Amino acid sequence: MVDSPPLRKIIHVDMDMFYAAVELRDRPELRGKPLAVGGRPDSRSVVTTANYEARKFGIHSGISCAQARRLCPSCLFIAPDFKKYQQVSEQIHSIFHEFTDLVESVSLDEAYLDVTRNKKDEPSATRLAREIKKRIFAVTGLTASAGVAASMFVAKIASDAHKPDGLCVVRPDQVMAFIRPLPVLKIPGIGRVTDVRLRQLAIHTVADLEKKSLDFLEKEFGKFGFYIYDIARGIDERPVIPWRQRQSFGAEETFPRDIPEKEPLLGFLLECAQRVFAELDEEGKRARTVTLKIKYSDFQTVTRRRTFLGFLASPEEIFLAVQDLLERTEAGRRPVRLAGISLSNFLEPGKPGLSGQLKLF
Ligand code: TTP
Ligand code: MG
Repeated sequence: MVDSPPLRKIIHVDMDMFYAAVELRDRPELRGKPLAVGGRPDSRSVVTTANYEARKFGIHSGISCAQARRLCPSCLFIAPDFKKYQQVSEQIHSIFHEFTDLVESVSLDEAYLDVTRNKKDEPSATRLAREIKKRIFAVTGLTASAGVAASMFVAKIASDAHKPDGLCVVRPDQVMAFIRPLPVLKIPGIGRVTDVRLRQLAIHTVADLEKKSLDFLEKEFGKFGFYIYDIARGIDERPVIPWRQRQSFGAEETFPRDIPEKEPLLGFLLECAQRVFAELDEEGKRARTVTLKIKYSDFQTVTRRRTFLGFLASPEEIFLAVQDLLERTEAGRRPVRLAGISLSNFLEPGKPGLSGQLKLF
């Protein structure tokens, strides 16, 4: 007889309307009113998130603040305070680690926990999820939603199912009934573009997807076809990979008006390099990869990336690399709406590499 591994118990936790919830916690007088976190509505910034009152008007992450105001003229706009969100994020992550060290952090407000074995010796993932939510509320005053399942993607979809302050448990024998009616857009990894292509193929729900052969999906989507074929059958064996640290450090900005020339862009990018380097330095890290992101006025976005053998040791080195990367874009010839840089591929003190720095230039 072959031993099959024990069923995994995975919890996905996601904070409710995270940035907005933090702001409302600190300004209770605003509760009940539509609120968006973003720049001023007469600026060109975008909404990072909105509370549920504002979402009723169609306001959501990613739309411009100007459009948000058109959708709901009485909506309040609050500037984001990333330091505060970072602090809350650290609080919730240390709560996760009270339960298990198998925590895969996805963003500031979201993580997967594999609690198959856990520090509380608690066999019920449902009870653990309840406990985690309680702890988060006690420590931060904020609500989170949790999904419990035997795989990451089902846990993720489940955490969204009963928001806000939700807890949704999907047992293995319930998975297919749970996922079949869902629109394919709910599948993690399927974005707007894939969604449109699936629609063109008359695939709207997971049930539609399940009817397609592996051959067909591979032809249409390449490697991604394998992934969605499995997902449509409730199969997702990706392990939870603990990753406490941020995977990239970045700074970017949408400008108040499009920038046609290169010079002001360079000035801005130098500032970004300084800012991002300082942040990284604070955590005692160095990066080997620098990525430049440029969004042109027509919203076409390009990224240019370079990885070095050794680490980038100063803001000036980062800036030099960015200057080169900017040459590989059409900045200066096409107006630019947004620019930014990010650093990734880290070396940490004590790990090979940082002490024996390799030369870059
Ligand atoms: P989400 O968890 O996607 O959204 P949310 O927490 O605001 O709302 P929900 O209750 O539906 O989970 O994102 C977490 C935070 O990340 C969000 O509060 C703001 C930020 N964010 C952006 O800045 N831009 C974006 O496009 C998205 C999706 C999120
Ligand atoms: Mg959230």
